[in-house]
Amino acid sequence: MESIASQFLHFEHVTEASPIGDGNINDTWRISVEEQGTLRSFILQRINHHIFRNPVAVMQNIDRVTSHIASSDFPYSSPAPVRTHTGELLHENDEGFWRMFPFLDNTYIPEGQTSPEIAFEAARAYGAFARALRDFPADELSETIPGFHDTDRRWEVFIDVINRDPAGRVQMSKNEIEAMFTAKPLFDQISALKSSGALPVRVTHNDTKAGNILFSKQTRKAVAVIDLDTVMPGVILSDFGDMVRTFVPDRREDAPGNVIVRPDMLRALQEGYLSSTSGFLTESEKNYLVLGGAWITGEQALRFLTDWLAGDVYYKISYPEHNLIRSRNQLSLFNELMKINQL
Ligand code: GN1
Ligand code: MG
Repeated sequence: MESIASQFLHFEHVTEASPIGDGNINDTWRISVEEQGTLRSFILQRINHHIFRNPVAVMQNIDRVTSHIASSDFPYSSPAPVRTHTGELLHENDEGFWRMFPFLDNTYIPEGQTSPEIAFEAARAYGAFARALRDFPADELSETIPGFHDTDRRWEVFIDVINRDPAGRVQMSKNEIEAMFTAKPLFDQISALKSSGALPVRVTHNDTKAGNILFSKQTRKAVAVIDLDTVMPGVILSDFGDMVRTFVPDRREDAPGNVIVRPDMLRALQEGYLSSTSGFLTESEKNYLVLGGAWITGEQALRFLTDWLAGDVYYKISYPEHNLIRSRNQLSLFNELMKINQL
C-alpha cells in the first residue's frame, strides 16, 4: 500500500490503510498519510480490469467529465483523480491498475438509512450531474463496458448461459428463470423505445445508486457525486431507474423476503430529479422516467441471475447463494414496481 501510495503522494508515514465501501467490482481502501505534521486522507482503488478491460479509457472518461463539471454550474463536487508524480491517471504494477481520489471528510453515504428528504436531495444531485453534462459531446466518451445497458445483448447472454449451464444450476433455478421470462415484455418495450429515437443519447452516470452520493454529516445535504466508472453515452431512464431501484424498496438489494415499495420515496425522487432536469429533458423522457425504474430493476435481476447461473464470475459474493438471493430480491422489487399505475 505504502509503495503504491508513494507513486501519487509525498509523505513521511502511512497512518491508515483500511478497506472501505461495499463495491461489487473494484477493491477500495481509505489511506491516510502524514507529511510535516499534516494528516490527509485519500481513496485508493484497484480497478477490476477483467470487467473494465480498458482502465486507461475509464480514467480518461473520468478526467474529462470531472474537468467539464468543475467549469460548469454544478453545485456539488465530483472529485477529480489524483495524478501520479509523473502525471499519469493510473499506476500499474503486478497486482493491477491503481488510482487515487481525495477523501471527502465528514461525509457519509445514505445507503440503508434513506428518507424522502434524502431521496429528494440525492435525485436533485444526480439530476444536476446530468444537467452539467447536457452539452458534453457523448460520442467523445469511451464505452467503458460495451453494451452496458444494451437490453437485447443482456438477454442473449442470459439465454446462452441457460443453454450452457456451466455451474449446473439451471434445474434448481427454474422458478427464477421463469419469473425472468415473465418480465421480458418490459425489456422489449424499452428496446423499441430506444430504437424509435424517443430517448436521446446523453452522457449518463449509469450507477446512480444510493451508495454513490456523499452527504455532509453536518448539513445532511448532498455534497458529491462519486463513482464515475460507467459514465458513458446512454439514456436518462437508466439513471433515474437506478435511483428507483435503490431508494424505493424497503430493504437493500441482497436482503431476503418480499420487497415493499415506498411510494413517498418515488415521489421524492421524481420531484428532486425534475427540480434539476425539467428544463432540458424531453416530454417523452419525463413520461418514461418511472418505467426506467422497472427496466433497471429487471435488468439488475437479469444480471444477478445470469451471474448465478454462470457460477459467480462477475460480482463479488459473500456466501454461495448471494447472487441467487440478489436476483430474487430484484425480481420481487420488479414485480412490485410493475403494479404502480404510472407505468
Ligand atoms: C456494481 O461495484 P458497484 O457497487 O459500483 C455494478 C453496477 C450494479 C451494482 C449493483 C461496473 O456496482 O452496475 O448496479 O454493482 N457495476 C458494474 O450493486 O457492473
Ligand atoms: Mg460502480
